[in-house]
Amino acid sequence: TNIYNEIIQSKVESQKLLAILLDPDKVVWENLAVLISKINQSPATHIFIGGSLVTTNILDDLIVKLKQNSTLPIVLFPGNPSQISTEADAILFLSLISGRNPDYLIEHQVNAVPILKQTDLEVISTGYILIESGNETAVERVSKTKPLDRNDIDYVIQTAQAGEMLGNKLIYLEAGSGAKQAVPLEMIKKVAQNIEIPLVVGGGIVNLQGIQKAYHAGADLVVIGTAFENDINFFD
Ligand code: 1GP
Repeated sequence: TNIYNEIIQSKVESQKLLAILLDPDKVVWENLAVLISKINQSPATHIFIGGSLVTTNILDDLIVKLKQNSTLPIVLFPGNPSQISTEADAILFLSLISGRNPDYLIEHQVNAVPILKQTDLEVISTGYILIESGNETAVERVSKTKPLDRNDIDYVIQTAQAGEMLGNKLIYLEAGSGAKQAVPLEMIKKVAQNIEIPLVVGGGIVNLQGIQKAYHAGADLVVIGTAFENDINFFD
């Protein structure tokens, strides 16, 4: 199956998508069976794996275990090229287009190519846009870029449209993991209205109402990390 085509199909049918983001550094191996069963019982449609600062080498083993025990597609959401696993199904090939750090715009991507060429991963070009969220998040710290002003919706639209014109297949509006404030609903709405490609939204969404509001504003796929990490019963 082609994961991107399924995302497009869902958008056409107005079927909203939900990704649970797992940070390999925070997964407790002993609790993995319970974690996976909770994911399987949840409304999640995708599992994203990654983080800004993954230091562990359990990535492959973790994905193998997930694949053995869940039918959900596994999509890499890497902070850098060391976080590529051939065991996953697809990779969000991110370019941090809100920032002006060439390492995260193109350098890491160039370095990732020899690794990707040895895998069968489906590569999904993603324009990754970091939005100011009231606190400094790991993305900001690690990428050494400034997030975009949360009040300047026009500039965010313009950035998303530039990503689309460059050929990105997804736009990801990111407040950052553990963000104090999620991406503003008005911004989600305006960006969704002004691009054709699917819109991913994540960062600082901590309850079901937040997920629903993001969908209603126009998000096609919502990403939940911290809230599920902190409470495995989040979706109960
Ligand atoms: C981070 O968008 C994701 O990259 C999820 O953020 O951990 O705040 O849910 P949270």
